[in-house]
Amino acid sequence: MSMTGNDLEIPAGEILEEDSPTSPPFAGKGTRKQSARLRELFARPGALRIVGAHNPLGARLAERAGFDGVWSSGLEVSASQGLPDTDLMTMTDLLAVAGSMAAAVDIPVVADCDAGYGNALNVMHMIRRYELAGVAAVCIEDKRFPKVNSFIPGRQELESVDVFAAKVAAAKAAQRDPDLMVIARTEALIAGYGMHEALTRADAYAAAGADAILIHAKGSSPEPVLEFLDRWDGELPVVVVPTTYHTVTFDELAEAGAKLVIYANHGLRAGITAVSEVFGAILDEGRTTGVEARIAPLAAVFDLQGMDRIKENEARFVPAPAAPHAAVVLPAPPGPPGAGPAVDGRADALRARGVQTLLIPVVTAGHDAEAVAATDPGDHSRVVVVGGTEAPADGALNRLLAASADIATAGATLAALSGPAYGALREVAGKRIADGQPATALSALIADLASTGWTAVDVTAAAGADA
Ligand code: SPV
Ligand code: MG
Repeated sequence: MSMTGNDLEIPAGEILEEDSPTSPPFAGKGTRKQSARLRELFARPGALRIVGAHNPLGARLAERAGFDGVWSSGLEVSASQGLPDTDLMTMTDLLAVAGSMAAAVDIPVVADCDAGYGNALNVMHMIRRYELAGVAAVCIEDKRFPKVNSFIPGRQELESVDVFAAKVAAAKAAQRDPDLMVIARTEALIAGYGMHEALTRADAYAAAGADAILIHAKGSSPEPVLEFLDRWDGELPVVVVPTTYHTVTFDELAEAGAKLVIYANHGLRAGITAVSEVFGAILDEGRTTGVEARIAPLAAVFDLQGMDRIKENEARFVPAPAAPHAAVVLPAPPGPPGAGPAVDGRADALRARGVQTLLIPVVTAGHDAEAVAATDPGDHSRVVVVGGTEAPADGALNRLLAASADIATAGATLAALSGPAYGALREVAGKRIADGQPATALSALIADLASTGWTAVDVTAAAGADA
């Protein structure tokens, strides 16, 4: 019996080392098509181990533990939904889970597709959907649809050899990804049909084009499976599921010729026991202190979620939000009564344009230099300075906020400055005050600042040029 089932001959350790260690989520470079990866694994000497899972978290735990792949187990997925493993879940239900696992890990996902969800036409449809979902291999079993889990006593009806062989042929005819593997599973031993039937069916499914044969058994002894491995003289790799005959070791199975060993449901069962114990202890003890040491810390949860990778990608690709704009509304110059409401009007206009912080210095009216020197707008991207009494026009304000120069002006009483330029403007104002010119107007202060090398633009002139 061949251990590879295809003609790829890849020395151990040469191919998979190319993979970069990727961490979820959104791993990019280094990941390859999982079906090709599974083919490569099958081409290596020795046997492989995969383990059952029913969601991406379980798949990641399998990957981190070091399994070669993930078994998208029909039993696990249906149990996770509180349902029996009797083909109640639809193909799309199970596909969604298998695909989500394939997206979450780099190791290949082998999907348990039960009896193929119907006849050969359903199988063809299924193949197309599963390969598009990134699954590396599908496994279909020769039970009659709807199936019942192999370990449930009672109805275990087999499809006729011809009908199931035709399903296998249909699966192979439907695939577009040449690397996708179709595993044909015979339940002959489960259904009590005996070894001869199992061997005959394996031959028929191999002849129909299967890429591997899964021999399932439900006794506590590995003997029937070991006998099958010994007697079947087909060329395909053989897959085994030592759920009930668990005393046999991986090495013994590999030695006997098994190529792929599936530990089908151990994560599910471990979870049921661990969760039940912890839930009980919480109720018994009235607090969680006693269970803390035996439950995963939150840091482990964040790690499995791929939070580190998310932070890296956020730093790379999500621009930090722009600092808000601030506004300084200078006091109105001495004038007729009613200047106060005009100040409020300016403030309202700025707020309406999304200028987020508004500072209205309380200084003697008309003393622009004093007001500028006294106002610290904090950490803002641009600072709008409004003198006079009029609310700024929308167009002028938009052009000011959009200007990239350090200083943008629109007339004598309206300007927008970058944060650093506004700091320099305050220094200029302080200098004027120190020189005894506290009432210096905004336009004069800006002229002082522009003369020290800050880039300046007059957006009124720019608007005129546009027009
Ligand atoms: C599954 O995990 O759903 C299987 C394997 O098909 S078993 O439950 O052992 O039949
Ligand atoms: Mg199953």
